[in-house]
Amino acid sequence: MTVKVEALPYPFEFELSSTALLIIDMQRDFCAPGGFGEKLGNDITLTRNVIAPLQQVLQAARDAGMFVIHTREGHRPDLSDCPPSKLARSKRQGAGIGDVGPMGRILIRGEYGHDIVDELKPLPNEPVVDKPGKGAFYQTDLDVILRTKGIKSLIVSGVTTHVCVHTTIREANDRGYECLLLEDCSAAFDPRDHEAAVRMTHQQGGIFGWVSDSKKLLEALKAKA
Ligand code: TIU
Repeated sequence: MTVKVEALPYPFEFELSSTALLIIDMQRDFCAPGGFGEKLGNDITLTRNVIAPLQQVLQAARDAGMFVIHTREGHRPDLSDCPPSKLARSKRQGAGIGDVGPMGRILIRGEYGHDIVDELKPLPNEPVVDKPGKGAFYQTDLDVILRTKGIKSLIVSGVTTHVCVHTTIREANDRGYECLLLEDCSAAFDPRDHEAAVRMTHQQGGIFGWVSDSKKLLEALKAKA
């Protein structure tokens, strides 16, 4: 079934059976008080605002039978998969990866803060990809999972727009996936970074992909139901 969503720079068309909803790093460390995001000195209001529209999109995707996949940024407890450069720079900003915070060790797999917020909890049939980097393809099995499922298009959401979301869109675009970024289901700590990342995605005829929002996607899915 083909779905057509109003988008920039022009409508985005996708087949339900070959499209996945990709939810990037909606972890407590980025969206809850005391996490990595807040410890870096950021206001987490904007990343929390994404939760409500994303819940609607997630429900609609599940109802439509779309493949859903979640990612989490984080590291092994012994930090053996954390490049020293990343570790050192996280400490300079006051949020050292592996430091103990109110939700456990920051960005460490298995800790409470590293996990996905309750509102967007993955279902057992929805893969969760743990990634050591910003991009979801780097040193993960995301690509083989998507190719095995026959996925060609990605509806991309999550946080933060200019860091993990944008890096992932760039990686996906180079691998031939068609990406639609949902503007209101993605956020940065600073709105200027979000706006720039959104503009960069759809500029130059869709150099990295398309941009739309939850309302337009829900309308398009409803029209097809
Ligand atoms: N998930 C993600 O974007 N990781 C970050 O570290 N983002 C920041 O904006 N720092």
